Amino acid sequence: MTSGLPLWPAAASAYADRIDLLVWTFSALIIALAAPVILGMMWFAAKYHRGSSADRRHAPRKGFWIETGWAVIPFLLAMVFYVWAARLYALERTPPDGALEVAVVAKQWMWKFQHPGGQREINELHVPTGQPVTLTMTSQDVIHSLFLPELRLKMDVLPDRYTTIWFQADRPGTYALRCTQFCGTDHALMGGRFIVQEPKAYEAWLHASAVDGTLAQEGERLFRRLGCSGCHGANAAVHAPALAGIYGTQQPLSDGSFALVDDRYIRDSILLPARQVVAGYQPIMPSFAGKVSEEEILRLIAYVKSLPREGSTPP
Ligand code: HEC
Ligand SMILES: [Cu+2]
Repeated sequence: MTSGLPLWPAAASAYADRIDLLVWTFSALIIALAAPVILGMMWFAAKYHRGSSADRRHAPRKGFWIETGWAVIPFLLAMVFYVWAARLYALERTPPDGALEVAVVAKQWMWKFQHPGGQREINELHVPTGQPVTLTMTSQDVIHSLFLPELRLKMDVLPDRYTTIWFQADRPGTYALRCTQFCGTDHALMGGRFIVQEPKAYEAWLHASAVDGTLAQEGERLFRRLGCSGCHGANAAVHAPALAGIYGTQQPLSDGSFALVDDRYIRDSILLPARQVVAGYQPIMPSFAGKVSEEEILRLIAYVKSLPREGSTPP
């Protein structure tokens, strides 16, 4: 596009191409279904307008095939799109294993990102090409929504909850990053740059950014500073569960049910410890609500995730 006003954003991933194909084909279907109706309407209006000399005798009252046809054919066509779109949706909802996990915290009015290696950025997100990336997102105030137009991806970012998206960007470039949920005065300014780089350039960027240790190492420091290790550490006098290797397992709870240990479970354990008590333990863990920020919780989660399963060799 030569003018400064792009009508259609560039596509930075194979997924974006697939979404575009779906949207264009669906638009074609809508035109194909609407055109006969509109053209037929115009033709009938011209032919049978009041006072026209058209022959109105023996008008047919029933047409089985045409009536069945206009119900069944559009239905089948629409179902094709249902299956097509549902498959794309399912693909977007299932992140592959081994993706690069970036922690995202939204607040009025900025986007904060932290890479697994500890690199932090604000209103800018660097990612490598050819590698799946997952964003684990939360908000520290109101509802925001992250929109990456060149990836055709958008997801709400909510307080007290984690939402995720994943993508694999294929084409290097500098693209847009926006908030699309009206979130207060400076909502329109809440955005920045989404930078897709070749793996080598991304590595160079990672090395050039100052870090205080990886996300998990920062989490480990917090784990000590907040006193978590005083109860959960190996030599603690308190009876508290060991956290090594719990991520991804089903924890038996004191009410007899089980809970999957994921990001949300660990977050709830820290903020609402009395809600889900591990079977065989007393609910003595204090709530850390108001004492840890959203970013710190994400670091603590990264630390718990990084702990090797008991019996396995540490990385
Ligand atoms: C006073 C001791 C104490 C402190 C301090 C403490 N915990 Fe706990 N924690 C416990 C006990 C006891 C349980 C098991 C009972 C329960 O689920 O509430 C537990 C449960 C948990 C669980 C669930 C474990 C599982 O096996 O499902 C997680 C995760 C957790 N704590 C993380 C933390 C983090 C992170 C901190 C620091 C921010 C922390 N704890 C501080 C005592 C403590
Ligand atoms: Cu916002």
